[in-house]
Amino acid sequence: MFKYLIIFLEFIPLIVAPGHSLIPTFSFEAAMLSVSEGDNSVEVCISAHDGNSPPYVLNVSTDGDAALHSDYVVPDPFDFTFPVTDISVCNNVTIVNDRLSEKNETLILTIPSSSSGSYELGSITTLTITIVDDDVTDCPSCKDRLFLFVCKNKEMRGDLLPLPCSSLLAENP
Ligand SMILES: [Ca+2]
Ligand SMILES: [Ca+2]
Repeated sequence: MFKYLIIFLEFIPLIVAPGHSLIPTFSFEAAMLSVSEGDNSVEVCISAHDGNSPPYVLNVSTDGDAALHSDYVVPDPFDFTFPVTDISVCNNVTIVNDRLSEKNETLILTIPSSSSGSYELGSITTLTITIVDDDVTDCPSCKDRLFLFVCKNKEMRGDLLPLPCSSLLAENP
């Protein structure tokens, strides 16, 4: 009896294998990440589970109110290549560190679904990266700059300059 069981088990792969290739499932490793503007980059990882017909290339899409090149840089297309499955593939998102005081911005990455059904989506298909501004608002200086701008405009238009403008323009020709 035991011998027949062994023989049966030996044949299971042959019975199951044809036309039943396992398709992999792809998922981000986190749904949310936060990065300071001064951190230069943040690592994004996608993990693949199961699947027996690699390679796979996932073209991750970008969205959100952060802007490519002025707030972050990723390759175009932003591909994650899986030479084998059952691994994690990580890519860097470069963060642009400007000197502007601005609100925090978000970059939303999405794993596309497979049009041919060659893979499935896992539990986390969207990753939101919050880019935290690291520039403090220097209000007194901002006010001065705004006032100087108004004065320079008045000067260009040939308007009569109020006294504070005269001294400000003399200091900032
Ligand atoms: Ca900055
Ligand atoms: Ca900034």
